[in-house]
Amino acid sequence: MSEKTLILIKPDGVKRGLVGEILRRIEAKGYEIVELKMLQATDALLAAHYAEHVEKPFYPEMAEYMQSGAIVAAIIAGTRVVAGVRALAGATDPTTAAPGTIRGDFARAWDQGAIQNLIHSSDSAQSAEREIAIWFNR
Ligand code: FUP
Repeated sequence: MSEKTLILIKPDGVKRGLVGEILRRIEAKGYEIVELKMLQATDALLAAHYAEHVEKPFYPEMAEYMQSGAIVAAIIAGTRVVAGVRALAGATDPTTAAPGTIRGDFARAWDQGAIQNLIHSSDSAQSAEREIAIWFNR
């Protein structure tokens, strides 16, 4: 069984028409999309997903951003896919994310609101298992 990771294309990615481009980069790298869906994030899904951030001061703005439109959730598979998709996504801060990465090429900072950085991807195989259970009702 190859490794799996969970990605979320955040509402800015969907609104800006970047779903195809983001999935294209993941597929072009050679990883496999094994499940894919579009949904609206509920309070409960987000609180479970961001359990480590729920009490942080930036959480309310982040929750508002994550619920500002539809998101696309996908399970991606391949050897070392967790690290590989993190590398494709780039650094959390879109201003300094390296050009060539998804965030570096397509995201930037704005004066107001949450950090808008287009994509989430799991940070470990263990996180992936936990997050897949949340978003794909396992
Ligand atoms: P990442 O793994 O790159 O998604 O980053 P983190 O898990 O550290 O953060 C998750 C999300 O919280 C980020 F996408 C942006 C948001 N965040 C803030 O809005 N402010 C912060 O200070 C840290 C994170």
